[in-house]
Amino acid sequence: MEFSHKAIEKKWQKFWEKNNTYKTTSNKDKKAYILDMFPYPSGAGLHVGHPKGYTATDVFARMRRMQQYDVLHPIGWDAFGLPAEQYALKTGNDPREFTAKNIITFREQLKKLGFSYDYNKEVNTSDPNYYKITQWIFQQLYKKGLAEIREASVNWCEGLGTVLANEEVVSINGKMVSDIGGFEVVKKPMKQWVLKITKYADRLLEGLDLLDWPNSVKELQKNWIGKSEGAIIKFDVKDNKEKINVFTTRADTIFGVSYIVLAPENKLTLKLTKPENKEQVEKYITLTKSKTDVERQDDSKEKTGIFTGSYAINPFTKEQLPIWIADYVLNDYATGAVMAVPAHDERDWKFSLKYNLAIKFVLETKDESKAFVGESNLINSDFLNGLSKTKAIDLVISKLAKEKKAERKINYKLRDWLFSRQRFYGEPFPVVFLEDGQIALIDEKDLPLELPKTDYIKPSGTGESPLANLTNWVNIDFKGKKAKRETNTMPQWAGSCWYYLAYILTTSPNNLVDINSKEAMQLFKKWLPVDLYIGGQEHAVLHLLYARFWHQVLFDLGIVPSKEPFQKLINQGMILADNGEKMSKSKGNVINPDEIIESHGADTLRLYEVFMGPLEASLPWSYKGLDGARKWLDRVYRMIENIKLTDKNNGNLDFIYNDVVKKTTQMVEDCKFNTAISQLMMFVNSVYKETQPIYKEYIFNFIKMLSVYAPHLAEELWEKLGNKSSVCLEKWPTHDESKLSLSIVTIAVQVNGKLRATFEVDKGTQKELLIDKAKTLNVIKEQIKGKQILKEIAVLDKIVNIVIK
Ligand code: ANZ
Repeated sequence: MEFSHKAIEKKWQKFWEKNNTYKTTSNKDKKAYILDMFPYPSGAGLHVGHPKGYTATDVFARMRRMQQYDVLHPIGWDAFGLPAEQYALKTGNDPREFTAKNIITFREQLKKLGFSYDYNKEVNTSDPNYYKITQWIFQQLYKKGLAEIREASVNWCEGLGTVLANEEVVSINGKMVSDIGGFEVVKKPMKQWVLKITKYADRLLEGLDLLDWPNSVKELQKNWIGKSEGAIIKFDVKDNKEKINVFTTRADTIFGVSYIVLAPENKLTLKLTKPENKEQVEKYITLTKSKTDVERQDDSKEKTGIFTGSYAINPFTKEQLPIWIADYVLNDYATGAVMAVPAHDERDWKFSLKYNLAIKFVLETKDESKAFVGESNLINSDFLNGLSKTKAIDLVISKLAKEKKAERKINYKLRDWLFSRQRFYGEPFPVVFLEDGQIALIDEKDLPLELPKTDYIKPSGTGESPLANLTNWVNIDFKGKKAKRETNTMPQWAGSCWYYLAYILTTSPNNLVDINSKEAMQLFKKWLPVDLYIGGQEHAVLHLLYARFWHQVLFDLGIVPSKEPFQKLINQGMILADNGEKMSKSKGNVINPDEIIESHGADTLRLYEVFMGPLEASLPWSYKGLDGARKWLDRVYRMIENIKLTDKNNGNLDFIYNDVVKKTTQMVEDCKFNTAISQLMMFVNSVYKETQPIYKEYIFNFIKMLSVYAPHLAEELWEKLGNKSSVCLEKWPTHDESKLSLSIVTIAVQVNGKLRATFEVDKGTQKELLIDKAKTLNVIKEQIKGKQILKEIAVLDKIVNIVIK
């Protein structure tokens, strides 16, 4: 028999809502903060990829709730975003209405999946009450000297009329284009807000050691921060008073330098370019502007460059070194200039071969037909000959330092965070610009600075955001002085930098406790850090690094009590199309969860998504697998429909039951849901094999464990068995170790009270079987041969006694 998912799912969703079943409690001594990466409420709604991570956190949260923890398991909306802005620009409609509509769809879809979110804690980054705090945090960053306006080279996209972040730019056929829309992108200098995340580079590195995160994500963060220890060496220029500072991690190779390379955009480039080379150099600079950093550093691409006509001088050999420009040197890394050592650097090697520049080996190697990039003793290097890398580096730096021509330097790949977007639909900056060029913060009591209500959202055409069109909003009187508002808004990352704090502060949707209050501190002490955070690998770097940065700043300000925000992190794998391809709208292979809920039910979808394989693995969608999940739920339903229960434990299922409780609990604890579910399946198989009535407590506890995956069905079965309360708030079962310690027991066999033999059997073996087995033993056979048996007595798990005449 099958159950009707349509009937039971609605029924229990209503029940949970009415009874506030998933309300966040705060009266226990243990807490669990279980967090999903919150969605951007796009127009497309949820796809089947979302429920995978969301089911995982839900299962975990449900177990913790039943284990009597206070559980915080919230959801909200990362609601500012480019699609809403583009929709507004295209249709003239307010992005706020568009977003509000999408949120309703998303919320409904989540509710249909039976997630145990406390919807009372819902947050929305685009709500003024929310971004009031985003603005407040920005002001703290500013006051701490961590936010400033800088001229920065940005990715300017004429087509979208905005500046894009690097991650919003892709490279197609060697040209930078916008990820959304595919419009051309070029580098352009602009005044922008920048957050000085680089000041926290070391802290962000050190903090990683405290975290229970996948190593791959820690590595990605480390590489992104890219700490590199080296030196800056100053090179004189022939017939010119300019000096070139290069950053090198290999000062030991200074005798092998054969030329110098400047990044094309380096301020020295034009100063050092000879008139006869000017035209070519300028052309090359323009060409560089349309290339992404990734492409410039791509080692598989042929290296290109132009000679400036000038020469630098090697500080030791006094040799003349031609000065080139090449796009493989990046301007915003270190000094934007390198000393090229072709014999010991792959890129310099390729460049030298192409442009016929000198190659001089200064490290011992057997094979001089290719660059040697390892470590070995120095050769051809005067006073360094025979030294190791470290010794040679020390010596070179100290010698040059005496003449003020070198200093030790640590560099980071991490860039300061470009924090301005030329968009309407983001958080306005809580600052004003006074006529004398001063920046003033808007008074805290005047926050939030709201986005103006307008039906005129149009490109400004100047590169500024559409807000620049709204002159009444922009030009204001600020404390008696003429002032202008900032027309840039914050990037979408801003809201997601602290949303996990916002949930804690939220008392009802969009009502938040003041972040800078005693009450907030109490709440943070209760809930931080997040105990389990599940989300996609695509956020391994930016979101997780930005949020950690803000958190560390808030920690330094005494606003939050924990050093790090997210203690344990798991990246869920993707759900791919059935042929293994990525699901995408353009390929038309996206599966809509609403349809699956309709055909198979939410419980089936939930069960399938966490049963299909390890949480971290990316696996193809399979309707067969989905059907299988449904079949098993039907099997469970039939089992309970036909079950005969007893209050007396006959011990038959002791071992399997306790073994399953023990293992499945540990597996949920480790987020190994697929194997945890297999355990429950084994238990069901054993119940089906039993001929005796089943011990009621075992079945009740099975339904509790089932409820984390299939909450609707579990509630229904719980009710069927006569219970009134919600199974979701029942106590999670614990196992009895003594029932597991001995699964094999030794049976003593006595004949007329005298011990004659022993044998081993599975614990719980029936008495009749014990007697039969005893009588097959040779010693016993001898004893009873030809004798009359008066009595046969067996004690479960212990003894067989045979009385003969
Ligand atoms: C000489 C040298 C000799 C180098 C050698 C390497 C090997 P990381 O670890 O990434 O910091 N470099 C410096 N600034 C650069 C820039 N703006 N764009 C591209 N490359 C740059 O690497 C530092 C090394 O990368 C530096 O050490 C420099 O090349 C290059 F056998 O200097 B080396």
